[in-house]
Amino acid sequence: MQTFQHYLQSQNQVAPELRDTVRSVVSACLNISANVRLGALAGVLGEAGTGNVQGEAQKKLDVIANQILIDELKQNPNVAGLASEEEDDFVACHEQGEYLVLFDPLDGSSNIDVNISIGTIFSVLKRDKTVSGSLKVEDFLQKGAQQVAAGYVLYGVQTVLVLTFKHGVNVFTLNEQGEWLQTHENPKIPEQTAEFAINMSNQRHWEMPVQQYIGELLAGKDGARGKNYNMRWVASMVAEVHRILMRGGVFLYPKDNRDSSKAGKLRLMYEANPLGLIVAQSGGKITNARENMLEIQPTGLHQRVAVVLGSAEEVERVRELHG
Ligand code: AHM
Ligand code: MG
Repeated sequence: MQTFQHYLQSQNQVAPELRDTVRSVVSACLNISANVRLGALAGVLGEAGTGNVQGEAQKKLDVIANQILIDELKQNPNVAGLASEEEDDFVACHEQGEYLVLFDPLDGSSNIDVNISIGTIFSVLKRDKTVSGSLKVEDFLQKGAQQVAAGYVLYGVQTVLVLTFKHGVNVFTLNEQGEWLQTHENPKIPEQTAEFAINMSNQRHWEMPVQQYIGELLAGKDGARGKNYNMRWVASMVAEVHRILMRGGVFLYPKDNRDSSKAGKLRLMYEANPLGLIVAQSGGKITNARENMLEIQPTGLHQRVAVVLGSAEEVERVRELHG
């Protein structure tokens, strides 16, 4: 089996500086994985007693994972700047660096203390060199389609790294020696599925098209869709996306009528875009229910967005219902 290191070396069509940037992210994730695995033994579970920019309580591991990534990326001269779901503002790194790294250090925070899968999500953008001067937030506000690399590490039953440089997707599994070995090449998300993921407890807040769509699925074999659907909800987006990558499915986190979710819950830059690139590179689709996610012009680093992703037929149906 090919190691991740060997795979990176063989990617001649990818700029060496970009490969080195991704190497730093993955190296940080190995360190995060060691902390995640030990849990209570390393004293890393529980609340940090702090909040992030979106007013969410941070777990100790959120803070630790964030710091590990920042420390590692700051050492890499190719990194011009970084932005994190856990930081209020972006962090400028190396003036000569060409790349910008955005990340959700530990996605699925509510699952940390209960030993359910969590993950790190990352997105890499190229800094526009034609814009001179010091790094600005606008440098980061690029469409998802402009990402040059994206991926995630899922700390699950197995620890896996899923990565794209925009020519397919590769999956690596961490072995006991701390090496990543390639275990899948170009997984393809089937166009059709009979499995959906949504937080059903929010049903009373959903808008009409989402009510209608889930209604169709719940109607089963005798309904308009003519088949019985199964449901899964892990509450870790990385884990849901990984399941969909491996066997298909549709995932929805819609916006709804509550003031707190008028724009959706998930973050465009740290969650939707990087996972969207993986999904799109695997033959699946991602939308905010109206437009292609990867074509949305971001207006803020911490912008929230409605998310529908996965098997093409289902994502198309959701779009259709939204008119
Ligand atoms: P987080 O970044 O604070 O962990 O929140 C994102 C998570 C997603 O991983 C998951 O899909 C969703 O929030 C779970 O939401 P809910 O608590 O409604 O189940
Ligand atoms: Mg998250």
